[in-house]
Order: sequence, then structure tokens, then C-alpha cells
Amino acid sequence: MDDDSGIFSGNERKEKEKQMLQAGRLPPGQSLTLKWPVLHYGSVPRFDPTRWDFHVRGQVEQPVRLKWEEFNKLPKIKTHSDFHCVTRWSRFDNDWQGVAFQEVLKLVKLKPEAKYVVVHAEQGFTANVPLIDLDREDVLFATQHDGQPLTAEHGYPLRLIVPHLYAWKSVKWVRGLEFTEHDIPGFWEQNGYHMYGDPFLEQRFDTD
Ligand SMILES: Nc1nc2c(c(=O)[nH]1)N[C@H]1C(S)=C(S)[C@@H](COP(=O)(O)O)O[C@H]1N2
Ligand SMILES: [Mo]
Repeated sequence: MDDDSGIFSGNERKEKEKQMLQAGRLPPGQSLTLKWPVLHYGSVPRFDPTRWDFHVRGQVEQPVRLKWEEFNKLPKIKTHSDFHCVTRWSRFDNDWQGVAFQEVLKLVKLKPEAKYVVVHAEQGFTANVPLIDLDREDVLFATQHDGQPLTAEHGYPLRLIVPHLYAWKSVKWVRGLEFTEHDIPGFWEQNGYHMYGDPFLEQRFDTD
């Protein structure tokens, strides 16, 4: 994990972790970080607003495709949430701004078969999440973090934030949603990670 020395002394960190674990806010097996580590598979993609699009397809009556200009005009919300990576760091109190998942949901009429979502990102990265876990007020497509535009390595121009699941579900450089009838494993899920990924149940690997 990132080195927070100078911001967080060893004892301060341990004390806060103990309290937050007891309070049920820090998931078991996690350490607190004040910094914000960068973690992803592959390279940081380049954003080209003229070629970027966002698709919503699969089990919907009518698929839609939005250009960056169109997506970025959707109403925005602000949320405040904690972030838990399966590699055992958690970052508390993140301020996010962006387009609510529920706002994007308004763009399509779902077929009754739509029960799961495959989130698609640049370079073929995917993650699967049950629809019910995205259709929540704290789930958004973020464009800003702590008052600043997302940096390239944190997902610029757009990333999903799903605070109640391990952060591999919080897909960076997101490009679209595919509604599915069945739960189809995404990138990390095909590589041994848990299909659901509840940090409070330590659902790290498919054997957990
Ligand atoms: N497109 C994409 N999104 C991704 C990943 C990735 O490899 N590719 N890694 C995930 C993992 S494992 C984590 S912990 C978070 C890390 O986000 P951060 O780099 O902004 O801290 O991004 C998630 N989103
Ligand atoms: Mo992660």
C-alpha cells in the first residue's frame, strides 16, 4: 500500500483502524490510507472526445449511444463515500460528482429479463454487477473527485463508483453498460475474483 508516513503516524492509523472496524465502517482486513493509490490492469487510455461514446444496450427496448458532449450534459449529483480495494486499502470520505446511475437508467426502458449489468470500459475491461446494486442513490458515473476533475490515471473522463462493493467494480474509463439476464463474469471475476465482492463479507476470491 502507499506510504502515508508524514500524514498519518503508525499509531494514529492503528488507533483509527481499530475504532472504524468496531464501528462497522472499515471492512475486516483493510488498512486506512489518506493518499489515493492508483491501481489498474494495463495502460492509461487517452481520451478523445470526438471518438468517445457511451452505449447502453443488451436487455433494453431501444439501445442508446451518447457522445461525450451529450453524456456530460446530463444532470449531476454529489455523493460522499468510502472506497475499499481488495488489495486491502480503504480510503474514507471521498467526495464525488457526476451523473447518477439512476439518471442513466432513465434513458432506456429495461426488458423484464434485465437483472445484471456488464460494465464496459476502454481496452475491453469489464466488471459484472447485479442491477439492484447499481440502482442506488450512491452509485454514479464520476467526473470529479474531491472538487477536482478526475486525473487520467483515476479514470478521466468518466468512472463508475459503487461504494458498497470492492473497488474493482468501480470501473475506470467507462464506456457503456450492457444489461444481461444472467451474471456474466467480468475481467477480474474471470481471473479468480469473487462474482459479487462485498468487502464487509471479505468476498475477495471466488473461493471466499
Ligand atoms: N478500467 C479499469 N477500471 C478499474 C480497474 C482496472 O484495472 N481497469 N481496476 C479496479 C481496481 S482493482 C481498483 S482498486 C480501482 C482503483 O481505482 P484508483 O486507481 O482510482 O484508486 O479501480 C478499479 N477500476
Ligand atoms: Mo482493487
